[in-house]
Amino acid sequence: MLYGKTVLITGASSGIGAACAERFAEAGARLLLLARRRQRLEALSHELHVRFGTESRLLICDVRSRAAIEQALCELPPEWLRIDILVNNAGLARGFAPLHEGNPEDWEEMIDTNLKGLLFVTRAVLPHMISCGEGMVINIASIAGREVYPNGNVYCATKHAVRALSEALRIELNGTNIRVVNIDPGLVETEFSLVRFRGDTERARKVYEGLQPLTPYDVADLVLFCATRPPHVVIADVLILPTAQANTWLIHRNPSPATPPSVPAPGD
Ligand code: NDP
Ligand code: 8X3
Repeated sequence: MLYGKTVLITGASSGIGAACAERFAEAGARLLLLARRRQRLEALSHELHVRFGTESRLLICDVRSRAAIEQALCELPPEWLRIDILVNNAGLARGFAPLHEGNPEDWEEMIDTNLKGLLFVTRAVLPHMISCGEGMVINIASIAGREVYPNGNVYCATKHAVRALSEALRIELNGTNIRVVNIDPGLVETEFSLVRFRGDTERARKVYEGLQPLTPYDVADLVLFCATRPPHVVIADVLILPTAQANTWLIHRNPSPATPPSVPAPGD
């Protein structure tokens, strides 16, 4: 389906990005896998090679560094620079506090990663696509780019900005044959909440408690569907939610099973 196509996926070491890598590998694409965690990417690349014969190159870099991105792309053999599909997925949330109690360092990390990182990668890749006369940019934004929820202030702002950039690109690239896709997932169970709550597993678990969240593969299937439409079709803007989620605040959760009353053990 995608044989001979080159796909660059940012944030490929975990969650949605890793699932996208798997789906694109299965579809025959060759992959540029970008993230900071080398070991994760090496393991993924090896697994995809064994399972699907996938050819991949690793871009071990931080999207917050424009120089690092340019350097990583510069080091690629020229044939790898003909990138057909860019999946801008790297991103994170940090913290969950009202703005007046927020940590400015968390804000900077979110803005630098979700917004500036996406800009830097897109800026580096797009000129090659334009010179080839075709390509696709798939931005993984969020339902948080359509709505704002309490304590989500800066994360929501970054995702609103991604939505704005998807629209801007679609306008500016009109007539170039480059398609721009904006995908807004709701709750997806990945390392996202663990990162947001800095390793607090109990708090992260509660985000998905009592509902069946999306899996990263649910999103990856949608990404692949968008990527495999015929050249005259663009799936411009999609919201994908778990069935139990109506919006950012209306989420149907099943009550957790009652804790059984403790019965004294015989002999106690
Ligand atoms: P994960 O935490 O599982 O994955 C995040 C990925 O982003 C990792 O591969 C991580 O790699 C990468 N990343 C983070 N910071 C950087 C950086 N500075 N430079 C390079 N790579 C970076 O979360 P998800 O898979 O859930 O998140 C993927 C995207 O989906 C994000 O943009 C998120 O905002 C969005 N999203 C997630 C939802 C959810 O409920 N999970 C819902 C809606 C949108 P590494 O640490 O190795 O660099
Ligand atoms: C992640 C989904 O609702 O936690 O973008 O912001 S949410």
